[in-house]
Amino acid sequence: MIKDLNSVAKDTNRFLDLYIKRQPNTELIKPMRYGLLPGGKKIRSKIIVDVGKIFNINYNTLIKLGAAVECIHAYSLIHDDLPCMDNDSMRRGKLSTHKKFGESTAVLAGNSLLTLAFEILSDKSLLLNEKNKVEMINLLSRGSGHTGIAGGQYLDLSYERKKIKKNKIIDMQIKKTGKLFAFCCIAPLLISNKNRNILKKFENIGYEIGLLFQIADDLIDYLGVTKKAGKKTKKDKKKGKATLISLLGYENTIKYANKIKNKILNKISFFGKKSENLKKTIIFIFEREK
Ligand code: GRG
Repeated sequence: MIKDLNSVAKDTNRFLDLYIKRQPNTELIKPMRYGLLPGGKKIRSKIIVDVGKIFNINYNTLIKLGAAVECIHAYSLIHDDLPCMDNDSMRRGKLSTHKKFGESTAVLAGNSLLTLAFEILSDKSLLLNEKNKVEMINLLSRGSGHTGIAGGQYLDLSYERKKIKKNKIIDMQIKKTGKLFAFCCIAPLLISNKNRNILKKFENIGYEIGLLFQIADDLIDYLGVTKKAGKKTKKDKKKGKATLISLLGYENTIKYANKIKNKILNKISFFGKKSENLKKTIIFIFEREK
């Protein structure tokens, strides 16, 4: 699994590197590259490749979709680390982008990565029909704005130091993390023109993967091995973040996460051998240490 993940990461980074090289050289390229390329696992790209494999989608097309998603993800991390958000000085084992380049540059590099995602999706080299492209752009826009990542981040910040109910925490985590994973699960199906029923099934699998991913992220923070995580840990408790761990406790959160993991694995087992890679990625998502 790690070998496959690294290979997808390498291919995604190679595509992004060449894509950016073909752009006019501006002062923002350096901070954009810094926040986008080195150190990230590119797990979202891997999910796209794994789902695409089930439906026999061309690998290079999947890598381009993954590259677009990783631009949005990198943007969200750069902005998440800003002093007005979670105020973190370390990310992926190095200084966060604003610590390295300054706050205003980090804001602009983040914004530029957001638009780069849609530039990639709408690019002629992504040889998709116009209908598929428009659907994907629409889906990714909805997953990134106030009904998705930005909205989830708003809730995350506004829930600090408050007692929040389980369903509200889950809703916040699905917006913050699950919407992007749902895009990763649906985008390959849009290419193969699947029907609404199966799209809905994969949308829900994406939300569940996102939730599992976010719980694993919260567990990494809770267990607190900064060196392995590549970012400061034990922050959630200090900040009074509303997480499932703060609500249910460590043991119950592990039980809950195992339930979600098994639910996802059951759903995808329908696809037999073709879903083997996706299965391994989901197990990795839960067991990862960074
Ligand atoms: C609208 C895109 C956008 C952003 C603005 C700041 C913000 C609003 C949202 C932040 C959302 C956020 C940081 C969610 C956390 C998701 C998460 C668990 C990130 C860690 O992902 P990994 O482990 O990171 O995949 P790597 O470093 O491997 O890429």
